[in-house]
Amino acid sequence: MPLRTQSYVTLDAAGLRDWLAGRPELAARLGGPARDWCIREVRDGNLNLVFLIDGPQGGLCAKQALPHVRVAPDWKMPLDRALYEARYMRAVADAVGSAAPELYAFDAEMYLLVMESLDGHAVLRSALIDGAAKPGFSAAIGRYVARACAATGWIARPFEHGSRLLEEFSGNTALTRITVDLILTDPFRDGCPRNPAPEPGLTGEIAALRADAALLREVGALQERFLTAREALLHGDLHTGSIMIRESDVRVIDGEFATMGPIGFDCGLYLGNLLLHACAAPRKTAFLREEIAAFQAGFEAEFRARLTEGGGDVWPLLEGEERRKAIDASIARILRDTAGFCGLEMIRRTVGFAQVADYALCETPEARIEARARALRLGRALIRDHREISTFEGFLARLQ
Ligand code: SR1
Ligand code: MG
Repeated sequence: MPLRTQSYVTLDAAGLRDWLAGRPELAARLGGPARDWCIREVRDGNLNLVFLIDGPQGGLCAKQALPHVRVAPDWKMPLDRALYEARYMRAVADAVGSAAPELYAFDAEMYLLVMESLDGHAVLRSALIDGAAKPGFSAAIGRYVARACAATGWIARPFEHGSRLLEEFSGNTALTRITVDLILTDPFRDGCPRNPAPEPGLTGEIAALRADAALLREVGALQERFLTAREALLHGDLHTGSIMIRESDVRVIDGEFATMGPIGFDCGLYLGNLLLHACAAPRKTAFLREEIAAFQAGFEAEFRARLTEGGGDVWPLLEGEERRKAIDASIARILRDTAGFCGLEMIRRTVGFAQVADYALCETPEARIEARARALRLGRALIRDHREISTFEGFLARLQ
């Protein structure tokens, strides 16, 4: 049943056609008369309505927030996540350039974004599952995170910029609440109704991780990092479903979870999803290790370059060797966080509310249980040891 407020109405194809027809600058991108536009709803993602529109001149993508979680209509959700996604796209657009789709319009009353269509692209998670992802895509994602985070952090920009971002994104509490619950807490709670019933062969592994007091202390440390370390503006949900690829063209989408937070959160979520894929398809482990290395190399090179340039109110007095040491320390801290959040993502995608399709690659139930158990063991080790993992070699060593 569509919801109607004073001006908001959830759109169907006909409603979207009328809405677009009333916006000449968008209609011109499609070309032709409105009746000739082909409008398809893409039933993907957990939260929103997404449409792809094709006209004689070109295509558009429209994304509208629903007043509930798309895949769980009883779970009510404020509409303003669309506003935060629009703000995120604008905040990082100059820094990331063509690594994100261009935002053409945002209607604050309809909670509707209209952006560049990526119709020829595939969702990275699906491309991985289908074996269609060409190697090397992770370097672009590493560069994306470095550019977005450097441009919204404190070292390369005056503090007034970061202060404004803190203000603009501090209200994104509904989606931050999802992260706090679904990633950082629920998977470790017995009897949490949002967690699906575990596969019988996994109950021992799950009970062990929930009873591991040392592990829960480290989860607590990561909760504190996530909520108190305001290092840069995060994408906030950088899994392989938030990335589109077409050959070597890589685009990051879906920044609605944006919040100021620890940079290792974005890195950890991405790497966690590569590792989940490796757990589900062990024969692809070497390829995925290469991708992990490519992500880290892309991230580090770009982050070093941005932080060496400087321009912010943190480290303006550090030059040469002193600046290099400060950058090294910053990268080491990001790696510690990366390891911890990577472990959390692996665990929540295996036992929590939002699981991943990658496990469908397992050919038998036994193989699937073994894959999930592998992800839980690796996730647990990464969380437990994250504070000791300050080099990339140390991170890779945990993946044996
Ligand atoms: C209720 S939303 C569940 C998950 O989908 C999103 O993509 C985020 O990953 C969130 O945790
Ligand atoms: Mg999403």
